[in-house]
Amino acid sequence: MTTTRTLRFELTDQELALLPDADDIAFYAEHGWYLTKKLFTDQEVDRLAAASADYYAGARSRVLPVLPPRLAAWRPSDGPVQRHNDYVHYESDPIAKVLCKPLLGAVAALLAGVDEIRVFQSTLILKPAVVGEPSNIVPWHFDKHYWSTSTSERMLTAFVPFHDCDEEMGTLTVVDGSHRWRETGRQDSMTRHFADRDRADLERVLAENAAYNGAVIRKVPLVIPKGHLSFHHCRTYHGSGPNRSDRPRRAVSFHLQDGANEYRDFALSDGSPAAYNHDVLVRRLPDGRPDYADPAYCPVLWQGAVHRG
Ligand SMILES: O=C(O)CCC(=O)C(=O)O
Repeated sequence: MTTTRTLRFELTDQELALLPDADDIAFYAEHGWYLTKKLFTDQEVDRLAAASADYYAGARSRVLPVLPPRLAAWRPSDGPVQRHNDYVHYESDPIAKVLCKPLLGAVAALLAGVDEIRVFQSTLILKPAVVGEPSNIVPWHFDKHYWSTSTSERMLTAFVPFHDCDEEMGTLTVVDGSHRWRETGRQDSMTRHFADRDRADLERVLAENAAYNGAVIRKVPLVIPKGHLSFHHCRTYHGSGPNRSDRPRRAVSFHLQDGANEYRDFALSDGSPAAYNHDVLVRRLPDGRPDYADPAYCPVLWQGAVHRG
C-alpha cells in the first residue's frame, strides 16, 4: 500500500519570520551552505528522536516493496557502528510527520531559487559514542556524485540533528565555497558511497580538486543548536569527524530535489548505466524512465512562490 501525504503550502506569520533573507540567500550562493534559524520546536525534535528510537526497535508504517541494490539499512545485528537507514520518510509516518514540514521546504526553495521542492531521500544517521570507532568518520565527498542520474544541479541537503550538535559530537563539516569548484577528471569510483571508499583517497581527491581551482581548503564545522538545521549544496564537499562525546550523535540527512529534477541516462566510463536506488522503486514515466516525482517516494514538500510577508 502507498500513501500520499497531503500538505498545505502556507506559512504562519511566525514561520515567515524564520525564512532566510536576501543576505542569507546570497551567503548560500557564495558559500554553498547555510545555518537556519530554529525551524523545529524542541517538542518536534523530541518527537523525531522518539520516532527514530521506535524505528530502530523495528517499528515500520510500511516497508519497501523491493530492496534496492545499494540500500543503507542498519540492523541491530550490525552492532555499534555508524548507523545509516535510507527511506525513513517512507517507512515511518511518525518521522515523516515531523520532518516533512512545509517551512523546511520553503527555506530550501528560497536557497535553491525554485518554486517547488520534493523529497529525494532521507537517511537516519546515528554515530555511536564509541571512542575510536572508524565508521564514525565520514570522509570528504559531495552528494551529486551519488545522484548522476538526476538532471538537477540545484539539489540540496538539510542536516537535521536531534540535539545540540558540535565538533565534539562529530558534527557535519563543510568545505566553504567548494560547490563553485570545477572538478578534475571525474572517476566512476566517486559514485560509490563514502562508506565503501578509502578515506585517504577521498582526502587526496579533495586536495587535488582544491589545487585545480587554486582554492584554499577552509573546513567549517557546523555548530547546530537543537531545532536549527544546516543546508548544503549538492556540490559542496563535506564530511565529519569522530564522536568524542559520551552521547550518540543522532540526525536525519534530508536530501531534497527541485521540481524540475528528473531522471537522465548517465553512462559510467565502461558504458554501463549509473543507477540510483529509486530506479527499482518509483513508478515509470510514459517514456519508461523512473519518475523522480513519484509522490509515494518523493512527496512535494513545498510548492509555489515563497512570499516573505
Ligand atoms: O553524517 C554526517 O556527518 C554526514 C552526512 C552527509 O554526508 C550528508 O548529510 O550529506
